[in-house]
Amino acid sequence: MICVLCGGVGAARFLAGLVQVVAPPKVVAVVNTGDDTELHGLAISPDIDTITYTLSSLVNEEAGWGVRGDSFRAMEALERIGGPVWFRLGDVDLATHLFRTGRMRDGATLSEVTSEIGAALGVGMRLLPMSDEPVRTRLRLRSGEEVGFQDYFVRLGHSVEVTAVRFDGVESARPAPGVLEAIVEADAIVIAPSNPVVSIGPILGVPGVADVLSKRRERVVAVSPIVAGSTLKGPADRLMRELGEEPTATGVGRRLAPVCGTLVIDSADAALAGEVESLGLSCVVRDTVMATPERARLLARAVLDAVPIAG
Ligand code: FO1
Repeated sequence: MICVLCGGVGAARFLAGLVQVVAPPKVVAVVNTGDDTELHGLAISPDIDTITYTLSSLVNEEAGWGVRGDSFRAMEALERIGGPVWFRLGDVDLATHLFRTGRMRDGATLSEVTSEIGAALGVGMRLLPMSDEPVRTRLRLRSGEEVGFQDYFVRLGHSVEVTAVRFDGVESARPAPGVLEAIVEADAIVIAPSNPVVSIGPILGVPGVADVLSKRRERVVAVSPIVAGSTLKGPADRLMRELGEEPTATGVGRRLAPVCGTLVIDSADAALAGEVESLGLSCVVRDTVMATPERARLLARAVLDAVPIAG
């Protein structure tokens, strides 16, 4: 079984490559919920939904989120009334949020609802939220204001300087059912090419997770989401720089070294391999840019080859 720690779009693309190499029932994804938010009274889990839609071939590929070909009639009508429409929720996407919100109001856990939606859409692999308790990424801006992740990422277009990041609620969050077991029992654990600060960070912050990973770090392999000093999508490089970390593959290695034994970096960063290895990590140099599903498959194959899998 392969356990994959996931954020949003990059992780979803990696998983789509992985299922071409490993049968979906042999994969367990542990997904960040720090991006989750409540809007219009609805419970929204963007990273879970991006992965669900990608694996059921429903996702809007260009955006990496939402449903391909979705309409926005509800948003148009909401705008006419004067409701907030900065976070674009398509009409088909809304069905997911309506279902999740209703089920959780009936007492279902996020894990249960995620599993029900995944089964209904034919996802094939197990998707586990990192926790069933709410954890919310909060970012302190240079202005002194603290905002939620979607306010930072979407409403402000992540074009504001960040001075600190915290994961509200993480201290009292428990790993969701099956999370620790998946990490302990996995033949290999992959840290997907996701933002190390705000996508992987919350998962590692859930009590117990980093501890079990560090005990198995020789079976943990990460893919750097930073290539030649910048991310292909999103603010990972900017965030690391603003938090005083080196926005490079080496900086990613330094951040993950306690829980990860191998880092896969892009061929553009081949010159950094020595630095990465000086951190106590094995370093594998590959083409990590998943420009096509075939490139995602090749990356997934290379990642699994990087870990000595017993049996
Ligand atoms: N990202 C945007 O840049 N603009 C949006 O309006 C937007 C809406 C949205 C709705 C549902 C959903 O699941 C994701 C959505 N995203 C949007 C993406 C989301 O902000 C990010 O994908 C994750 O939170 C970061 O991984």
